[in-house]
Amino acid sequence: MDTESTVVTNEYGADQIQILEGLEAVRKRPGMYIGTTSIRGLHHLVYEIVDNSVDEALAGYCSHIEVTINQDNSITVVDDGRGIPVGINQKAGIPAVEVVFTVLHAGGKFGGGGYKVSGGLHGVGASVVNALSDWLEVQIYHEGKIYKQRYERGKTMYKLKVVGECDPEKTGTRVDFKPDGTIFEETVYDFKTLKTRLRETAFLTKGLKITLRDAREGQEQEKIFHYEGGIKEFVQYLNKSNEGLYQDILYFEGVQNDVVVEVSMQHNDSYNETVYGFVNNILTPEGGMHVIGFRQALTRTFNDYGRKMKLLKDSDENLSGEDIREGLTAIISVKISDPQFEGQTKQKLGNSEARSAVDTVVSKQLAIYLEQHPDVGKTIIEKSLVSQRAREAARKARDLTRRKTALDGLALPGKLADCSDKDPKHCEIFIVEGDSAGGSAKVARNRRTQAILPLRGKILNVEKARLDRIYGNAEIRSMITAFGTGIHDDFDLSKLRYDKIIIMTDADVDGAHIATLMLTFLYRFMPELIKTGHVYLAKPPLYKVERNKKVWYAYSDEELNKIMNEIGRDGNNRIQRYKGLGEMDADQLWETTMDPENRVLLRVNMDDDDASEIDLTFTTLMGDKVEPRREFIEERAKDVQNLDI
Ligand code: TSJ
Repeated sequence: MDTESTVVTNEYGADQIQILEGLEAVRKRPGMYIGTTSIRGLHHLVYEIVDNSVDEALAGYCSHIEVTINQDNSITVVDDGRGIPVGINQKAGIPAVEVVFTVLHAGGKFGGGGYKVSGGLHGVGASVVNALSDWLEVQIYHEGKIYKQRYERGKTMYKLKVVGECDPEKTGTRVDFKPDGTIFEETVYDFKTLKTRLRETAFLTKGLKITLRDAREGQEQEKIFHYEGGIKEFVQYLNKSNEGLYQDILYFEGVQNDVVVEVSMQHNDSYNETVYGFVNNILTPEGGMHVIGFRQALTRTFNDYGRKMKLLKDSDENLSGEDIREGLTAIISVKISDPQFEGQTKQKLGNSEARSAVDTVVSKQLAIYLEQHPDVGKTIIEKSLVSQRAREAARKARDLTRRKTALDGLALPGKLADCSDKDPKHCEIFIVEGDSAGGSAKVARNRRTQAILPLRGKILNVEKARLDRIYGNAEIRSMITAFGTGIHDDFDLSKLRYDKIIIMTDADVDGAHIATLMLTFLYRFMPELIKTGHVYLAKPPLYKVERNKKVWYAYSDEELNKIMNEIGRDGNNRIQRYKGLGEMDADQLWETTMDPENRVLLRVNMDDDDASEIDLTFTTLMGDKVEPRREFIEERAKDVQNLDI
């Protein structure tokens, strides 16, 4: 690629007209190109740009990327790579950089080897970002000159020009853009969303430093992500709330049939499997061939090893994959030139060469590792054997939670006060903390549409219990049978018996803890219920204010203040602080918390993009180590209203 700096004059020809039509199509149907114009799409714009710099890092030419959210919610991305080529592209007759920003699907394929990571699910590149931006400016530092070009809604404003000089040693690219407010439903960036994703990107690209800065007034902050250990450090990060079962974090890498494979893993003392697959740096929530290859290798290698070392007796059954993966945290990262995404949400890798590549790399290197570390091998096999026995016990207990269709009505838990309407769309179930509040709720409810399930005390922490205990737990069994959907592989959303599952606990620390335990259970056993928006938290009032026979309820201290300001503080007020649901009588409970006309419900959200972060949230909140949990709670204490878990 030549990168001469002269800019050749070119008439406005047929090529340019085609270019404009291309970007016009993007503006007409943005969803086709970035998936969604919601806040999620807004953030995707940043990833589209940053991914180009990540490619430059993977090619070995870029070590630092800086991302800034500016005061006006425009974004600046700067890298220290070679700079997008500024020479004239022969075919298009315009500078290569202009091709990158104005020609659809021209995602910087200038040859030069290396693996392009952009071009994944919505990886349509810089021209789409340009088309969907109010304005976009690119600056390139190259051979002592600073080149610049500006576009507005995808249209070139002037020819690429030299706007200044720089140290000839300095090279790189800077892009500033402002998402178009007429296209996106929201235009305010969320620091945390970018933080999670950029941290992930840094883990997946070892050695690359990514700086994220918030320059908005009152929100100024900066995070630096830089992991020399790459995905090894990712596993360490995911395991930070648990104890490792052994010291090492295992790491395997290799290339097989043009598939670049990197895997890291470590078992911890929990019972959860946390295995994330990435293809070209994109998370694949539904897994796919790379994850299947990893599982095959793991199952075969540990069984072979166990037999060879006589850790498995001749009479023992083979260990199942699940037994081996209990408590396992692993990252599988593959880079592949032509990824095929399959499945309903196109989040599952279909390339079978990825399966054999991961299988081969992991099988070979894991076997060698185990030869050299028999103590680790023994620990894992023994843990797997315990899991195998527990799983057998769990299978028996679990059968009890599976309702035979014919017995539907009969199997409902005794404590459930069910509603009479048989159309689930009309129905909701309140999961209520404590028998006494449950009693009030049963009196207060609308019997036709509202069911009440009281739970006694704190429910079992599913993060800290094996399956056999979980299935044996009466409270958990009640919830499973009441909801009707089954769990895990048996889960069937169409069998859901209530449109809304409402967790109703006291508005205090204990209540928050119980709600967290409940959400943890739902997240681990029926995540689909949360993803599809069926799970809510009730919000009981904190205060009741009475004056002259008039009554107000306040759901926060702020609201109490507002009410007091309105009605005056002349001493004739009675302010009652509710310590728990139990202090309200049935009428009050109905009026403030259960009546669909008056109540406040908080819907619990989760986003696949955040999967690793959510998982960490629950492990942190429910795990053993006190320190990370305290940090987490302190970090969140100010936005408890934000229910994106
Ligand atoms: F795509 C983009 F325009 F949005 C963008 C690209 C945005 C940002 C912030 C950075 C980049 C980018 C592109 N950084 N580095 C590069 N590198 C190249 O485009 C490049 C440079 C030289 C050569 C070569 O073969 O000499 C090849 C490439 C792909």
